[in-house]
Amino acid sequence: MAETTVSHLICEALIAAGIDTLYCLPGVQNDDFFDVLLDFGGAIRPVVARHEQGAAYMATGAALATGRPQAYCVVPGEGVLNAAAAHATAWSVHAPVLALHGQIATRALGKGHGLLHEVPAQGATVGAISKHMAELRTEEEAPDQVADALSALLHGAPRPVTIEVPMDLWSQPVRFMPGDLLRRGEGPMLDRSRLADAAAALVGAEAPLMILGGGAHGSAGPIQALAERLSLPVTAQKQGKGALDARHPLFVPYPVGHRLWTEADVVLAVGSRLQVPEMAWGTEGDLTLIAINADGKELNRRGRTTIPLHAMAEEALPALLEAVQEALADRAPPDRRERLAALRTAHAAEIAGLEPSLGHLGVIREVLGEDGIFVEDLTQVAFTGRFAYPTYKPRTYLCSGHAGTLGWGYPAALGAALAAPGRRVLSVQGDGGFLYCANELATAVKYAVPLVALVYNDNAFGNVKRIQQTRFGANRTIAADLSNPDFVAFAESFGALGLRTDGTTDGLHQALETAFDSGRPAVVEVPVAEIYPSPWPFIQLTGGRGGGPFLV
Ligand SMILES: Cc1ncc(C[n+]2csc(CCOP(=O)(O)OP(=O)(O)O)c2C)c(N)n1
Repeated sequence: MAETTVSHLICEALIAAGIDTLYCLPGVQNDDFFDVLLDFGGAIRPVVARHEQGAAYMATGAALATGRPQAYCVVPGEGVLNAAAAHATAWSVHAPVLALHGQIATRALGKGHGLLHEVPAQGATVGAISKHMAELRTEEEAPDQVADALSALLHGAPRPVTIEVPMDLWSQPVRFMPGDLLRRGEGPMLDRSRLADAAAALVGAEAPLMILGGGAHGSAGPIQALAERLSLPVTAQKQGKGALDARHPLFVPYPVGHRLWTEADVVLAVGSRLQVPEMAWGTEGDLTLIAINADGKELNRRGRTTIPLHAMAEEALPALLEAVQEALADRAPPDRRERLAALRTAHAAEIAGLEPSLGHLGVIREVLGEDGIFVEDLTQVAFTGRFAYPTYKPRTYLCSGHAGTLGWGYPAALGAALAAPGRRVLSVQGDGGFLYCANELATAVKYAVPLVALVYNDNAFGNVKRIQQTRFGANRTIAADLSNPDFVAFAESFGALGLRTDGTTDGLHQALETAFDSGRPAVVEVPVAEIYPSPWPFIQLTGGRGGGPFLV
């Protein structure tokens, strides 16, 4: 039994959760904690960010790239609110992020004195975007509350978990056994009685389809095995990209997936919310929908699922594969590869006008090699990447999910690069998105992270500007033009490498190779005279079997 403080308890909790890095920005309410953290230096490395949103985005990017819990720590009130957009992004993409939030002193809580960084209802605000909220108030209850928080972080559907610690609590003595912080798992229990029905539906299907979401990344092996055993076409929207290698003959890009959805009689969805297919594509006609989701709220949100399997995909898919083997016995399903190849070819012809974005994505694919990580911010080439960037491996295409948080890309990529050393990481953003968090260039330089940022500079919030022009008229643009720094000089002023290239594929290839070869943080600017062709017609697909408008 260790006779220590709440600060030690939190450090031991981080270690128990396998967390070795703390993305953070300190301040007076958390000083006692940071003083103790100093003594855990070998086990937990602080990475100090230049803004709280940077810290929380880094933790999110690191969590998405590794699939393992990551943590950030910020001061209360305004510090927490600065981090909130990133925290909400982690919520959106189901990232296992542990948030350590400071709080004003317990005796002042709820009194409204207006103390430093005091905001009303901090816990309620953050609790609404946390899977679990532990508001520590007494040292006696703290070990139990922390163990509950770890349990939520480590088991079941991943999502941010928050521990809030008032400033007077950090130094309170507390007795706990580090071994007691880890409790037995409390993830969802797979209902095996439904497997036979699911297997029978898949085996009997004439036009099956598998859709992969963010919950599929831990199941690459069973996904491929199931697809091959059933000759099952597989598609993925942005979050599921890479859970099956896009070079696999059974994989099709999402627009082709839309086509297959309209014909399908049985769909297996793995770790996907199915928001777009269910709401925009529709579910009319004869459709058996089998959904595997660890998040009970997302499993059957719109009541369209025929066979809901509330489970981690890692548990459900091997069991389903076994049931399918049994149901199939010696039968071989019809080979669908030839038709899928033809559909992919037709799709490639349909999107051929999206140059230069397609050429750029080809260069990026080549430069990133087998296991490089692509982080999409909100810019045209990145949007195009959702269906035209072939993703080879799980957790190598990172996006902000339904949060769509402009600017998340650079700091998320920084977290990914810190958590995946030795791999090439590229963030792809516009000038607008880059300047949200470009201050974190200082962090990249401080920690010598060889992250490359590719910045498409059209001196505008281009996507907004184009929407304004399309909806209201060519001259009806407002609040969309930007003035920018010289990005090369800007990068260099931080001590990073700055490069500018023309928009040709050769120029881009050379610039990206130079940037990665330098082993330094780098910014590659591509000046854009006219916004690249819109990929949205291939993303905002609707109809096929009823369905409504594409809701953003
Ligand atoms: C937090 C947040 N604020 C605002 C938006 C709205 N928004 C979407 S795209 C965009 C413009 C992006 O501009 P830029 O990063 O320069 O890329 P471009 O569209 O020019 O390629 C804006 C403002 C958003 N998605 N997220």
